[in-house]
Amino acid sequence: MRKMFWAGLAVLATALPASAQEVTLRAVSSFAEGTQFSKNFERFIEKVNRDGKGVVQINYIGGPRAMPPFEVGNAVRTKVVDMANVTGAFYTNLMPESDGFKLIGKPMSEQRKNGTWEYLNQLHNQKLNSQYLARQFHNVPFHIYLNKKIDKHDFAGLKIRVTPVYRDVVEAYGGTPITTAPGEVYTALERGVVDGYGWPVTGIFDLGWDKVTKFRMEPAFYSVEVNVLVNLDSWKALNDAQRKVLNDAALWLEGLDSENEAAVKAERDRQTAAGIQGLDFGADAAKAFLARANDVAWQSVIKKAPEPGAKLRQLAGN
Ligand code: 173
Repeated sequence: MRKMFWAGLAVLATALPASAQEVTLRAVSSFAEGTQFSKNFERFIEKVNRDGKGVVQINYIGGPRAMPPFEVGNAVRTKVVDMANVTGAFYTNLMPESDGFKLIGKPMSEQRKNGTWEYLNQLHNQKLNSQYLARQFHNVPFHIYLNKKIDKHDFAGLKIRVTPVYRDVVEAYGGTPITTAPGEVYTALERGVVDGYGWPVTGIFDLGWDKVTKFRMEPAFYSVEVNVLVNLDSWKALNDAQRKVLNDAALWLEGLDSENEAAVKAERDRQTAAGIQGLDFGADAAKAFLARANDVAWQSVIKKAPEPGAKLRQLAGN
């Protein structure tokens, strides 16, 4: 897999256009090509390649077939690639406070006005050697999906596939967390290695997980965040016109968040039609779960990264 990746890069390097003005950036996604959390990034690439003719182009190397998802953050930091579509949950090793991004649920239009974008850009500049170009998927929360029925919020005796997004809440409710990349979820469920998994409300059909999923636990919690990052050296090497194409496309990409509410509703309906049952323990239980999920996550972020954690909490306002 890695050999293929490096061979691919070598081919790309020799295929760069000769034109002095036009720059080509190499991009990867931490999610499979054509799936829920790559789709809008791929639309963004198409737009940049349309609007940026003769100015800036993006060469899309692809998703996890090209690069393991948990290595994408480091690859953009070290300029193995120029650009990446990646959730903060996949680079907590480089920036522990990135685990807190899921707790910031405000729309990007607001985050760009109230200093959140600026602070996150500083963090990315310093710790990930990258420009924080855009954040996607406002209004898309997460769920725990299960194959064993429970009658209250209690994961005792259950093994649940996690990333840093769900680890603290799974542990708080007595479950055993098992970390895997998204590409390993299907097999883990099929073989009974796990009894459930954390994932956003959307996207479970992309890799066929609906066939190995019985229940979706309510309530939905936290906020999906998938970021477009640009290596800071690559970013600084661009001229104003090139940066403008990327910044304009980034705002357009964030504008696609207006599609999310309808997409979430459609996906919930599709899960119901596929026979996936909601496990809903009522309004009081939901309220208590959300409060605890929020608490344990902030505690964990602040413990790992006290100063940025506290600042993020203040910006998140929860
Ligand atoms: O579950 C995951 O792999 C994960 O952490 C995530 C984060 C953002 C979008 C989709 C999945």
